[in-house]
Amino acid sequence: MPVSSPFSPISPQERDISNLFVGILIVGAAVFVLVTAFVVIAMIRYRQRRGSTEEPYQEFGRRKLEIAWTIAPTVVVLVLLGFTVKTMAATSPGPGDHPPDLVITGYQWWWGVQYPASGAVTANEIHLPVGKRMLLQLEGGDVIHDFWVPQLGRKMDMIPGHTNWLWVEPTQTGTFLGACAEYCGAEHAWMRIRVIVQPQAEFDAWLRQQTLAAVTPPGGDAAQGAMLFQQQTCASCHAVAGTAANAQVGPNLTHFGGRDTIAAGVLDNTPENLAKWLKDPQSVKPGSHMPDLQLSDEQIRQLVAYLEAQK
Ligand code: HEC
Ligand SMILES: [Cu+2]
Repeated sequence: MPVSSPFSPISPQERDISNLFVGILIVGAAVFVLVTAFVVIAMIRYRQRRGSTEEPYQEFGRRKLEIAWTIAPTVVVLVLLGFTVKTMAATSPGPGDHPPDLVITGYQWWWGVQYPASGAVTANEIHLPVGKRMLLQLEGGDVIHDFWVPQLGRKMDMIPGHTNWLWVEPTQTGTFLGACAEYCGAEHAWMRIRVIVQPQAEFDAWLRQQTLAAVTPPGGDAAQGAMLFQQQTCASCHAVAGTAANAQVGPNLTHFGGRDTIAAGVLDNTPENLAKWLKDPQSVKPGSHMPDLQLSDEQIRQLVAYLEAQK
């Protein structure tokens, strides 16, 4: 199981964020200890003595002390502000005139992923080359979502009609998990994203594969499945490159068989799980915008054979 803690950063941007968080935590802890100590000392030293009827010693207005406890917190807050502003500048510079390497769009409840330079389109899983700075363009497709991969960088809102940008620079290969971080409706919790960081050559090969059209199956269940896909309503919501299906309501399925998970992480991508999804998406992900299409077991078998073959 891949971890997804902001305390194991895999990018210089996230290291800055992580350091800032730990720094503020330490300063906050020191302030807490100091204030608690002063309160305890005051309670003990200035308490009413046993047997005494006199009111404990009272003191009003000591200018030096008051100046000190006004200036000290101001200095602490200003120092923290300085570090925060510095981290903000380092972790979210604007795009400049750099074209986006990826365009990611949040939908209820999945992620559309495009690589504009190559024309590749995929969903829910993004591949990145290791050691390279990539510019993500983030869009909201319906309501506000928020792109967050804790080990990679800061959270960034995806707002309909307002483009946001995020630089990411993974320095380590592996699979890293993220999630939508802005409540966006019923299945918000199942809007997960996977980031697969690969060596450059592996990434290039993957990207090349993504630009190819779907394979036309020669016969058998998969060929039946290909026909069903066009006849059933699948084609009115999904796109499969190289076929008549080019709708954008649901994820692009051209290379669905090459993905690790189904429906933004709700199931691992196995033939059994895909059959479960097609049999009744509403029991797997209640409220999802893919309806129960009342498919027969045979139709499901054929569609599974077709879709899993699209690597
Ligand atoms: C009304 C539109 C609609 C129809 C019709 C539809 N789907 Fe979907 N489908 C979606 C949406 C939306 C999602 C994303 C659901 C989610 O993750 O919340 C989806 C998800 C999927 C996924 C998972 C994709 C991924 O990247 O994980 C598969 C596979 C799939 N659909 C196959 C089919 C097949 C096969 C048919 C036809 C039998 C079909 N769909 C019909 C809208 C539709
Ligand atoms: Cu969301």
